[in-house]
Amino acid sequence: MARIGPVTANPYPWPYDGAVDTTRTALLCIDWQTDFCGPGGYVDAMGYDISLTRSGLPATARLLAHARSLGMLVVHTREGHDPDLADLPPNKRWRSARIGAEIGGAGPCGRILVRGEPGWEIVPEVAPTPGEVVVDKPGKGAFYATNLDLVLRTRGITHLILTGITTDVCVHTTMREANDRGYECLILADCTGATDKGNHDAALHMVTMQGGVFGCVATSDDVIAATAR
Ligand code: C5J
Repeated sequence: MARIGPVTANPYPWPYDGAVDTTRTALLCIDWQTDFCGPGGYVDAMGYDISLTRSGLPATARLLAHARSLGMLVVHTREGHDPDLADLPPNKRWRSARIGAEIGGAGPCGRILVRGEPGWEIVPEVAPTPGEVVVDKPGKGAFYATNLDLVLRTRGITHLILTGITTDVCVHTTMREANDRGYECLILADCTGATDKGNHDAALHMVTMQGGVFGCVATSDDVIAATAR
């Protein structure tokens, strides 16, 4: 059985308990959707630079292949809303309209952030393989209004490695939710990205405060180097 740890990480060698079986560890791939990192998607429509949100794709694809080779649980998430927008809070809709990319409105990749539309799909570089867990979420955090916690606990998962976009919004919210539920979390600097570089850096820095208030920060190379069969 393969084990991970200790990973060279900030602010402590991860995990807190020294090392963990890969069977108790899940790789989270958060919202790698065209809407967040593809041309014509939601982030592009808002006028942000998608090269920033795409920057973590190569390292994530490499780590994903590594995790799959170890038989580690991989969980993908997708942010999106039902086609009738019944699960879209009016303030979320209003804010998106305000910046010119109304959720539910038509865009080059179909209706923005609507389930089943091309823009809502996960990009090919890190697409799920058949049988991998995919969690659909209406909010920022992957635990809110989803069965993620039940899926992880049913499989005996205690440790999470986080990749995805955006660092400061959905990845950070999910890390905070997971931390409060007792999961030992590691976020990867080279497998995440934000619409603003300063926010990416700040979000990573926040994790390291108070002795690792939400867990630790490392890179994909650090994780791969700390995996022993
Ligand atoms: C945002 C996300 N930024 N996936 N969603 O609205 O981070």
